Amino acid sequence: RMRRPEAECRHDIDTFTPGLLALYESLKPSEEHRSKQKQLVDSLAKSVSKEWPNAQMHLYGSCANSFGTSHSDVDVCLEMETGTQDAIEVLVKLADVLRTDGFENVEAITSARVPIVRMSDPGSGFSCDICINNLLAVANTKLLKDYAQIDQRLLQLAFLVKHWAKQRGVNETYRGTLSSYAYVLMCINFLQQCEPKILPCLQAMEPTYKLTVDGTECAYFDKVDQLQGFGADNKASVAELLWGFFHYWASQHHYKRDVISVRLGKTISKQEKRWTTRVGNDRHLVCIEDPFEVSHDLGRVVDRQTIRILREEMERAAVVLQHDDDPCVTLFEPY
Ligand code: 3AT
Ligand code: MG
Repeated sequence: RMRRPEAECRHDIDTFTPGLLALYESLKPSEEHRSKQKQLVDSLAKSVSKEWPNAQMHLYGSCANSFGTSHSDVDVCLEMETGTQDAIEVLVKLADVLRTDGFENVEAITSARVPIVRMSDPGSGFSCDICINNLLAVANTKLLKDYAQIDQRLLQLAFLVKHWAKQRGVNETYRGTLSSYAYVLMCINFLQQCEPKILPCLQAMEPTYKLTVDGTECAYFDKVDQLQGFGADNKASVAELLWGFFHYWASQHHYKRDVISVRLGKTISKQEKRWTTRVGNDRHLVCIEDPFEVSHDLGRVVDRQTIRILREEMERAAVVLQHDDDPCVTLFEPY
C-alpha cells in the first residue's frame, strides 16, 4: 500500500515545471500534422458533397477543441436533412461512398451510443470518425475551446493529464475508464474551484452564445477575449496544479457524495441529481455531469473494479509528484 499523499505539495515542486512544459510542447500537434488534417477534411468534404450537396461538415472533439495531440484522431460531424432515412441508413451509404473514393478500413459502427463511420486516410494514416447530426458534441467542442482561451494553464494541465491517462491505461471507456472529454471536464472543474479561481463558470454568466439542439439549450458567455487575465491572481505553476489535480482526485474528492459540474463551476450532491441508485448500467461511482446534456454522467462507464484502478492511479500520480526524484519521467511510465 502506498503512502497517502500529504495536504501540502513539496516546496521544490516548481523545479519540475520546465520539464513538464517541455513535455507539453512535445505533445502539441505540429504544423505538418495540422495541414495533413486539413487535407483529409478537404477530401472527405469532396466525397460527401457529391452524394449530399447540402450537408454541412463540422469538426468536433480534439481536432477542434484545441486539446488535440499529435496522436488524436479526427472527429467529423455531418449536419444534414435525412428525410425518411434514419441516420444508420445514411451511415451505411456513406461507408460505401468512402470505400469507392479510396478511403481505407471503412467500417460503419451502428451499434454504438453515437453511431459512426470509422475509416483511415491512406495519405496521412489518420483515423477518422464521422457521425451524423450530433450537434451536442459540436456545442461541447466549442465550450472546451472557449475555456482553453482563458488561461493557458488549462491546456497545459489537460495535455499532461490526457498523456498520463493514455500512458497509464486509464483512458479507455470500453474498458471502464474515462474518456478524454471527461478528463478535460475534470481539469476545467478543478481550475474553476481552486483559490483564487483560474477559470470562471461560463454557463453561469450572461449568455452571448445560444444553440438549441433537440430540445437541449446550450447557452453560455463566449466572449472569452474579455476574460483574458481572469486567473492572474493565482500564481500556481503547472507542476503545482498537476499535483493539486491528482491530490484532489486521490484524496479530496468525495466520491460517494459528489458530482462535479462544469455547468455550475462546483460540485453538487448526487442526491440533488438523483444519481444515488444504479439505473440499468449507470452506476454513478465517479460522477461527471455533461455541461449540456445534464442527465448524462460521463463517469457512468466506471464500475467497482475500474474505480479502484482509477483511484490507485490518481494516488500513485500524487505520490510520484510529491516524492519522486524524477516525476516527469516516473509519472508517465507505461503501465
Ligand atoms: P482524443 O484526443 O481523441 O483522445 P477527444 O477530445 O477527441 O480526445 P474523443 O475522441 O473521445 O475525445 O471524443 C470526441 C468528442 O466527442 C469529444 C466530445 O465533444 C464528444 N464526446 C465524447 N464522449 C462524449 C460523451 N460521453 N458525451 C458527450 N460527448 C462526448
Ligand atoms: Mg478524438
